[in-house]
Amino acid sequence: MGALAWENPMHRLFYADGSPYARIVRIAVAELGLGDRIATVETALRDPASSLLPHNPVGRVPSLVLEDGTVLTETTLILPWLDRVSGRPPLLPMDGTDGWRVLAAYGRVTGMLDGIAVWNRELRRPEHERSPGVIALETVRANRVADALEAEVAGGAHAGDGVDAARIALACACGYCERRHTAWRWRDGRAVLAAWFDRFAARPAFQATIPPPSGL
Ligand SMILES: N[C@@H](CCC(=O)N[C@@H](CS)C(=O)NCC(=O)O)C(=O)O
Repeated sequence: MGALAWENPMHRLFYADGSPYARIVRIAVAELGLGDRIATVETALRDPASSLLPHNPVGRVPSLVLEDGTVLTETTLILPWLDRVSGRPPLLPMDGTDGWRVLAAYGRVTGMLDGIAVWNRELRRPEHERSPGVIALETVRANRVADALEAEVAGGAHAGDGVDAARIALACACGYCERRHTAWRWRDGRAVLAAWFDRFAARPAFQATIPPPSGL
């Protein structure tokens, strides 16, 4: 990720180091070669003093504050903007057979990640406030999608060294479970997916954005 260069007007990407959604965008910025045009700003979440709130009342990361003050929030809306300004082959193509394939894979992975985020939020509550029903539902969902992904990767999906938004999102979802949601032993019974993740994890942009452990 490029160094902060405040002497030049530029766009600002607000992120938290533990956020898998923000990590998707941070990796996309690096993979698209936009690091020198987008400064990254670490911010606090769920904090009334957060530096993000004056820009974005939603208070979630990733949030991309453009030079003109426009604020883009939601990973899936920020990625097409990055693709558009980069001038490189898009990470989230919006047309063509390959494009639909990436969109389909991206949606599946972000659906899994959304469920994991709900599950993780339950685990962050005091034990007596947790919902066993929600945890059970999200556990089943995560395992179901991960089993489908294991079969897809075994069947040749996500092969090769290329990068796209679906692959980045998948790696960030697995990477989140490695460090911040270890309650789920996602590797068990999924040797092919685990090997895919280990290969993808060698990418410099992935290594540069490893989240701190959460203890969960
Ligand atoms: N749907 C959003 C989800 C983003 C999200 O949930 N971010 C979390 C961090 S992982 C957040 O900012 N949470 C702070 C809050 O909920 O107040 C996206 O795709 O960008």
